[in-house]
Amino acid sequence: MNNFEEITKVVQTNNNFLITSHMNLDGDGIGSELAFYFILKKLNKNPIILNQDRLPKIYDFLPGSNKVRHLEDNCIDPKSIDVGIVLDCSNIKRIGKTYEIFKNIKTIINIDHHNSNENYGDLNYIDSSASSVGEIIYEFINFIDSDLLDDKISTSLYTAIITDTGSFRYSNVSSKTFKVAADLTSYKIKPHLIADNIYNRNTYTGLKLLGKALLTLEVDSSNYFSWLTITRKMLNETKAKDEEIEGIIDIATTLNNIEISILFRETKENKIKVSFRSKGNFNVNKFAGKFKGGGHPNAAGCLCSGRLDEIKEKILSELIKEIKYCKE
Ligand SMILES: [Mn+2]
Repeated sequence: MNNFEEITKVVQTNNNFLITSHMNLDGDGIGSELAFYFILKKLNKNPIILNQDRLPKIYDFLPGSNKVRHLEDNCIDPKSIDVGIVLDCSNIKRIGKTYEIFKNIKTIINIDHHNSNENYGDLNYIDSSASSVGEIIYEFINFIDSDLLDDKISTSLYTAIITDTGSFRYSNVSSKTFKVAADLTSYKIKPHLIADNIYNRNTYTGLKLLGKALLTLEVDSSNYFSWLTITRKMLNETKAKDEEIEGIIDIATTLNNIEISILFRETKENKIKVSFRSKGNFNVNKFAGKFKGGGHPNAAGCLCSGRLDEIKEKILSELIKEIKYCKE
């Protein structure tokens, strides 16, 4: 693994940077991207943020969100970029179709907090004890020059931290997380407004979809895990967008006594995306790995090809086997 000094050197000796994160951008992805973008601007560099997907609407309140580009803008010549910065991705393929550009960039910096990170960068900085990449970027800024921190960067980083910790509720929260958050709130940021923007802007179509999804809720006979299903038909009927699925599994996870919750959903590309959440010791990152997926011990996912009912059957029966094994 590389250290902050080596990363700083690459930052200082280059000019043109392309920043990205994973498909289905989340708060840690966008918050870390924007924080890095603003640092580079302050260092008089030329950064561009490019993601495969459009920015989810809930993050449009973030300062700089209008600068975020997505692949359809078709704006980047890889030859004009010196360094690619990949944030919050355990595997380079998780950046999606922007990989076609990033694979032609000479130097890649990989900064992440997933334990399963594959060290695909020319420089790699992985800290799986960090709640979020936002927490790592905070430390990186303090390493370079703590005076670089400002209101805009603090807002981005605070967003990264609260979204990846479920507002300080997940097991990835440490005393360091609170110290970082406390320091960020010493800038002119308003935690209640950030939370309001992220959590209290449900759409009519999104809530209708949530209703339909909850009607599919099932629980196994031992009351150990639950699962939900979202079909294309349900999305069409409610006119909800795919990004409005985000968060539905977390609501299912609140069910009393269950350890694991699963969401099966049909994607636009005719695949089945499966998301896993675990409230206890069951490691869903490891389990998702059986289906070529991954993530964190308490939140992970995989993408499968096949019919919805077949995938469900396969994953649920594998899970039952695994749980029996764990209990023995
Ligand atoms: Mn993250």
